[in-house]
Amino acid sequence: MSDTTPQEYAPSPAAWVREQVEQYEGSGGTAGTTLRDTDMPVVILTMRGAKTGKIRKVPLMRVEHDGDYLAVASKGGAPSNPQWFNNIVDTAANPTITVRDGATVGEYRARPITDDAQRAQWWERAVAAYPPYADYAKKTSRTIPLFLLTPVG
Ligand code: F42
Repeated sequence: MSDTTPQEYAPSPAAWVREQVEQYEGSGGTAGTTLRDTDMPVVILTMRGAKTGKIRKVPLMRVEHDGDYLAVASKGGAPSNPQWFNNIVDTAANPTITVRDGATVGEYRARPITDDAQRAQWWERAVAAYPPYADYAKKTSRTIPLFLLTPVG
């Protein structure tokens, strides 16, 4: 018998991330909704681990436009993609992704932005929401992956 069921929630190993998720979700989206000591809003993505099937909760900066959200796989400008990149591109593991924005929760379909013009438009929105993204892009040789999240139904 395995001690890990496929639906098990696996909290982030990073304490600051895990604590943000606990506070955000534990309050029903009324506390812990901004990045550390800033007033910049954060959303929580709930997805399934592509390898483990475990439930992963990933806080990201809130980049929203006309009801769509953007997931910016910046990982602080690190040289490699965050691991959740592999989860979000795996549409078999994740036909939909749950987005919590404050007290509002909905199901979204994620797809990578590949069109240059669309990327430029959303990148501008991302940097407007969270200016350090511009520094992260300079810091890494990666093209920071962007995922568009559109509401399901
Ligand atoms: N990260 C960003 O990339 N962009 C943001 O805008 C952002 C904002 C933000 C705001 C608040 C906050 O608290 C955190 C924020 N973060 C932001 C950090 C973000 O939440 C992630 O912690 C970060 O991007 C690193 O993601 P990661 O998936 O690499 O996390 C590691 C530490 C992690 O949790 N790894 C897990 C582990 O146990 O080691 C596994 C994660 C996983 O999904 N595993 C998959 C599975 O099957 O379970 C397999 C994945 C694979 O590689 O195939």
